[in-house]
Amino acid sequence: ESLGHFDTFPPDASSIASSIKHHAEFTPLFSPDKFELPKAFFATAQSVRDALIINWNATYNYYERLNAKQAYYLSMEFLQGRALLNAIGNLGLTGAYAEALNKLGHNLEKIAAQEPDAALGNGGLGRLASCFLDSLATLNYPAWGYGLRYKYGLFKQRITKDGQEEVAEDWLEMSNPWEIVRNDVAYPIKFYGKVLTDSDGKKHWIGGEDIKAVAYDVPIPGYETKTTISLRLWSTKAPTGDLDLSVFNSGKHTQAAESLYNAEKICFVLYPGDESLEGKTLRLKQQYTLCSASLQDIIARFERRSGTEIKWEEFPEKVAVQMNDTHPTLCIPELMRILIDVKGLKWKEAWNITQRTMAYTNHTVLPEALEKWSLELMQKLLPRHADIIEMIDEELIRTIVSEYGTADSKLLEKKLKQMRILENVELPAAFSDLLVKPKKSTVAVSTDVLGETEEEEEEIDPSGGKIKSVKEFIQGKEKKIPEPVPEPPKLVRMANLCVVGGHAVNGVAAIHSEIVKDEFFNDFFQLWPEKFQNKTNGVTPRRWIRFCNPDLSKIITSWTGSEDWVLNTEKLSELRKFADNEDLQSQWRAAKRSNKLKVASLIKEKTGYIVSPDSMFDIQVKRIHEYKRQLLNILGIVYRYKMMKEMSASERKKKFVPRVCIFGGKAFATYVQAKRIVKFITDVGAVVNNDSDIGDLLKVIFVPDYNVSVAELLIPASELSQHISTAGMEASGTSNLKFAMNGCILIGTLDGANVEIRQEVGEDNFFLFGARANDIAGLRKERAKGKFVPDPRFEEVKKFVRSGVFGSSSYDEMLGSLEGNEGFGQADYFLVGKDFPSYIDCQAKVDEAYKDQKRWTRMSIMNTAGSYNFSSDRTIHEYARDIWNIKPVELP
Ligand code: DL6
Repeated sequence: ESLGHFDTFPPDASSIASSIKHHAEFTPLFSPDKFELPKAFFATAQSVRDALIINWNATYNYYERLNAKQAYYLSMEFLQGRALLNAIGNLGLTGAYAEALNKLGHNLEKIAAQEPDAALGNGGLGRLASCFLDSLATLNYPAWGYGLRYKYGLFKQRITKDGQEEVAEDWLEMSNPWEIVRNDVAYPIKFYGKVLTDSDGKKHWIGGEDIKAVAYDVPIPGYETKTTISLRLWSTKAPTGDLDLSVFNSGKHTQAAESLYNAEKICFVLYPGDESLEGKTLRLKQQYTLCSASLQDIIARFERRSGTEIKWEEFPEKVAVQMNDTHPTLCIPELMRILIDVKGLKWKEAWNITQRTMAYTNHTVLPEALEKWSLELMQKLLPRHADIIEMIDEELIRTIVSEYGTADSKLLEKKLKQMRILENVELPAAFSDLLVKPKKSTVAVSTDVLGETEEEEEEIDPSGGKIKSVKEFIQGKEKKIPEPVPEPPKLVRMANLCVVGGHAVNGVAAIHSEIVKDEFFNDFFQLWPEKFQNKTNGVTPRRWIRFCNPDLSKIITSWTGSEDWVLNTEKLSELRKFADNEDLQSQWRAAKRSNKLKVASLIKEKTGYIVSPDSMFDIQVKRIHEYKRQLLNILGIVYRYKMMKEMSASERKKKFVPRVCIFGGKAFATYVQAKRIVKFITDVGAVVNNDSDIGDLLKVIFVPDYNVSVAELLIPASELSQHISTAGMEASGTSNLKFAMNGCILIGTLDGANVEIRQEVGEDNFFLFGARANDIAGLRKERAKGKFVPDPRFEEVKKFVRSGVFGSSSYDEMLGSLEGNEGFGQADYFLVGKDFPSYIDCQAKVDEAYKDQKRWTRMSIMNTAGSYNFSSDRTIHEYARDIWNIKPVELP
């Protein structure tokens, strides 16, 4: 076995120091004469990478020999954050690296802070994928991640006086020390072209635009194990020789390089704006690149490992593919295409293999987040896949017809409408007689010109478009002719395709999985109940306690007797019995305080505001979205501020505990209401934080550019954290799990994983408020009918905001969404007004509880103790057992 640049392996501090020096000397990326922070970070990371590669090769070779079943996690997002401290922590080399760097005149923490976050993700879905990789490696599961290597990460957020500004995040500017480009692992990817059928009925997808996807591997080390798995990220390039030299030499430089640019732009950014057709096309190209390159790679591995005799029916016994949400749905038609068109299998065999291989995780029930692709675009960009999808749709129609029969045509029509993969697409010819067609129907037509209203026979265009009155044309009377309704667009429903094309569908928290079964996919659940499962999310306790909260970790280790809890989080529950122990309590508080001090200096550095570490740190960090209700939080703060202003100094000191209310999160660039909320929060901060009457009693902070590294600082320092979505709308949440692990008390609705957290930590240790998921639909209806009577405090707070306390901005547009003024759609869809009174009453209970620090510390300990079940290790064991059917493989 190679030792890389180490003299011994595992290396000691001096061996590490010489390896860092070696890399510093030979790295071609920095000047030779300096050994300053950026270069020292790079050399250190490369030295760590050597250690990872040694283990990565050993893992890879062993899996190759063993040919065990492997799982592949396909995701458009991996929110890895920084890698250095995590890697040396998992390798058990933190102390040795710190010592080696000291010898070289550097400090590990400062070196680590040099690393840009790998922000190839948007939020919880991407970070979940990264936690899963850590658990897969740690638990020795043969599994790989596949994603895209975006040139720019999720945008950098700047906060200006106008609110959020987005700036491109050039995370690869200084190059990425962790990745290994595999120039020999590249696959062709095709777009456009056409499909020809030869005389044997075989399909050939020809012509079009060709690019290639090149693999970049990021080694993912497990904790206290040699297993090091791979996150393979695809980067797109033009096929070799695509620079048109003669055009270039003729001076048309841009035109000559067009195909290079066309290929490379596919991997420029995550979620490019998709308002335009170009944007939509680019997104679909991204999704197809991920699916096609990964499947070609998986299939090549299967064939290589099979040797001379390839048994395709055994593919699902060697391969499990998990589709992280619907973005990788094209895996289904792509696997079908490869098996049928390239490997020569029959439809039935290919379908059986595909269904047994694929599984799908649903991460949202928000209708707007459900992907639907234009069939027309699909037919253009991926003509063969569009064919295959149409055939899958046809098979599904057959299944639905045989399940529900044709006797009750209304029922059949309803089922077809809800379950078909294609939306607004007529039934294929073979089925066109099944449903009664709406040929003639009677409609009332207003005939104002004639001053009479008559009932006429109208012929309804079955395409759903124009309404013509025959009589009207004959008589030539002027009548109001309804505007022609445009044809609804033909769409491909990706979620339906996932449910049909895979063998398992899972939600990500118990309540979410119930909603998936009972409401969202209820028709499918009735048809195939065995497909539906729950896999409550989890987070890795390595990154999210052990490494980000070393002070608390030491305490847990000393009170549970060992560091076993890092791998066996059940041990955390042992803390329960010491929850009232005064020694533990004072150590616990000291750890929290030291984490708060770090955050206080972060806040000063990023915002200029000075906050007291003796205040309660109350944090809400997550994507900015109306359903997550940052607006409820900030209006609650405004109400608190208003009350404070109305009281005498002594009254307010008595009533309120000092709080630092911290927000963080990014609003999608085109999400106007979310951006208004960001601006409002900073406007409130600007007033409250400078109000000398209030002083330390209330501070409102918006931490700019929230990302994984910022979360690693904020979460350990948090005392109260807010998970206050409209019930039924947050699939799970994952930061709630991290906050609970770090001894933070949650205020929240009964939504997502909050429900299970509350059960585990105990009702007394969770601040619950708000409407329940079952009541939401009824409440919305009531609201729409104007039956909602707002609490006077809610009206007061809006009036206060409108009075101009927070600046000249009227906030009418932002508040309008709560009131359903003209142009603002349904009034308060997210029920901020409805939940406002119970939220502020609950916040009053929080103040009372915090005044009793013994009680508060007990609650905090009970949260850490009760979070034992929310390790991603538990979640991954469940996926491995119930969906992928894979077993751990320990390296010899
Ligand atoms: O499952 C991970 C994560 C959940 O914890 C969040 O509740 C959920 O919002 C998120 N889903 C997405 C998908 N799109 N949307 N919205 O990010 O997944």
